Amino acid sequence: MVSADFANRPQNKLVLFDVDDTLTPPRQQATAEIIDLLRKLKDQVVIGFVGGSDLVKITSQLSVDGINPLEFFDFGFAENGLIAYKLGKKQASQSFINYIGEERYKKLVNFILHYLADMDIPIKRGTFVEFRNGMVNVSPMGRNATFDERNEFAAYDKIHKVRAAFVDVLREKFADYGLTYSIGGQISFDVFPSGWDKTYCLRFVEQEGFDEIHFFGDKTYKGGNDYEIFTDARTIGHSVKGPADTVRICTELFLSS
Ligand code: M1P
Repeated sequence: MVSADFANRPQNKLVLFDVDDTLTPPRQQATAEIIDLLRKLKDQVVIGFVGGSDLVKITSQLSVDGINPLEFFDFGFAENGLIAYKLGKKQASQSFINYIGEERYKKLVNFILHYLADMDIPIKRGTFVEFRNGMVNVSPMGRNATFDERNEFAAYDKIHKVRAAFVDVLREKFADYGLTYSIGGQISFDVFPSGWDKTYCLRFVEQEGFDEIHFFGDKTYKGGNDYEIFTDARTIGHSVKGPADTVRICTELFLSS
């Protein structure tokens, strides 16, 4: 049976959305069309976002048209669910630093900084390591890059695969750390304990008694940061090519009866 919190929705379904390239263009704001879709969906089903980014970035992308994303979405998951909200209320969670410990983290981050200092790429900016609650985000060019610079790096990395090579080195060097490395965006990769991928967020929703849990994401291929939740037996996965695709499939599945 569905929990009383959601008994007013005609369809007993949860629809979870990745953020970048599913609800919004990468690191940019959602359009009025997407917000309109989400408003209509909420009259039918329960909705949530599950992003790899930190909460500040995600909420700024989804704060359009006077919306407070943490209240508008029934569930809000940043950093794969290591930051979790239900109906605007923060849920208890764990942290990356508690999992890994200060000593091991220091070895990891020192190695990363040395490796990045030696990496020869066309341009570098600032903020190469972003320490978050549930993960560390590593960017060879640095996170303080403009949109044009981001696009240039993404094109360069498609050819030279500097992120993939870096991840291979880290996997081998820190094999005993139990970490997963995930290239989910344009200029960086995420490092988190194995199992703390987007399936992590499912622990906050599986007791709610939904008949179906749908997940929409763009990086659903093996190695992409939507792959695990997309293929998880608890979800019905949908692979999209961008926000327009999300609107089309959701309209067909949930709004056209
Ligand atoms: O949401 C996907 C990724 O978005 C950002 O990646 P990038 O800055 O490389 O485009 C990051 O916030 C990353 O953590 C996240 O997984």
